[in-house]
Amino acid sequence: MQRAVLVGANLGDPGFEKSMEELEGLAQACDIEPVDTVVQKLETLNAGYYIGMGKVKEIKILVDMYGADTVIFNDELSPSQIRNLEEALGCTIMDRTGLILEIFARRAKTREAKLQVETANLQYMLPRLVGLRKSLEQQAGGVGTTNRGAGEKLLELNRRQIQNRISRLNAELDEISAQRNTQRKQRKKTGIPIVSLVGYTNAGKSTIMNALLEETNSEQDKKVFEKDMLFATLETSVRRITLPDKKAFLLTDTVGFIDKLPHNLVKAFRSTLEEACEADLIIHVVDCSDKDYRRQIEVTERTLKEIGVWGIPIIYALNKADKLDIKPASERPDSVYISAKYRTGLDTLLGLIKKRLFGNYVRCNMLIPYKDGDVVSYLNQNANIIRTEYDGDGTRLSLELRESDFNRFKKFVVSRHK
Ligand SMILES: Nc1nc2c(ncn2[C@@H]2O[C@H](COP(=O)(O)OP(=O)(O)OP(=O)(O)O)[C@@H](O)[C@H]2O)c(=O)[nH]1
Ligand SMILES: [Mg+2]
Repeated sequence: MQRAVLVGANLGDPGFEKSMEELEGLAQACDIEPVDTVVQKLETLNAGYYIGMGKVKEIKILVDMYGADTVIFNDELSPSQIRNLEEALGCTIMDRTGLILEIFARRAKTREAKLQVETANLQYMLPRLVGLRKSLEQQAGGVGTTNRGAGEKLLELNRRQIQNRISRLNAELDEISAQRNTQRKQRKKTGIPIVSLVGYTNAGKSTIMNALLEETNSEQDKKVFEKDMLFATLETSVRRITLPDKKAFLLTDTVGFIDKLPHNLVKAFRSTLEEACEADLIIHVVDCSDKDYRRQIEVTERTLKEIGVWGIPIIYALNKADKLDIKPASERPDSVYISAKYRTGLDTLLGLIKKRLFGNYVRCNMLIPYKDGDVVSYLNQNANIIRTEYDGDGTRLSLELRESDFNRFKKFVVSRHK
């Protein structure tokens, strides 16, 4: 296992300590063991070494003492800082961005995720190739990480070739994105509303997806992966949730957000993240037991804005409520305390979803001639049938259905409830 010393420069940002804890979580998610943490309070960053030269020497002692092979900085370093630090410390230097890219590289499973990660990686590596070339020469046969492996391959290419590769990857991604768009349009056409789970990484989005599948007895065999780990989910999954009264919606689970999510990744993952832009309703999942949850809400809202989510109604699912002794009254109207793990509050959450999605349901009575039996079976599948009677003229239904279906079958309507 790789062993790493973590380094942060405290410039007085109130979220600093939390982001150092997060860096530890990121290292672990990457199978790197953090052996020690070094923090320096600074007014301004050092252009050459990021931190002060005295601190660099201190870190060198720690690296030797622990036999660490990596030093991880809680920020994005410039190419020349990486080069200088590698020279001074004689080991692998990673920054926060590189670490996040490394996690994504290890987790990516689908073709799309892999292409997205490779694109982001190449864009990140391109300006850093000089330093990389040098450091690889220094430590031939050194500790390989996925990124470093990719780096070695890159060294055989020149700048122009890398840029060409980025263009080719982007073209392939555009193609996949177009397919995704078509799928999305088809989904839209069915008229089934789409609900997207979004939120900070590890907030419990995937656990909520599974809990709602269980609660409503929908697609039980299609549970998604949930784990106490940053970026457990990288892919988008869509599941159909059918409520007892036959109303249905599609629920999507996707990649989580984090503070300082590398810009290249946001760009590369845009099409995955765009699922959220098309939703009829967003469930913003918050880990309310985390003392830092306000900042996480801000980060999530900022990221949503960045990917162009605008004007979609939001419900706040304040998750992990089981870990709270007192639940403060929420400042937000559309919010609900839940515990996805212990399955509490899910009823209320479903109630809020229903109110938002199906507020425009219509109650009416219909008379459907026997020759139009297919309409009856469609409605049995897609509407909430309250009463069915058969008489000489056809099937008489008293039912509740989507406005779009009401308009579609208007000719069968006998009366509409106000
Ligand atoms: N105590 C408690 N733990 C929970 C609750 N919901 C989820 N968890 C735990 O939190 C961890 C993360 O859950 P996930 O559902 O994987 O979180 P996620 O938001 O999908 O995370 P990423 O996919 O990594 O962005 C898991 O260990 C869950 O068991 C809850 O209500 N209470
Ligand atoms: Mg997940």
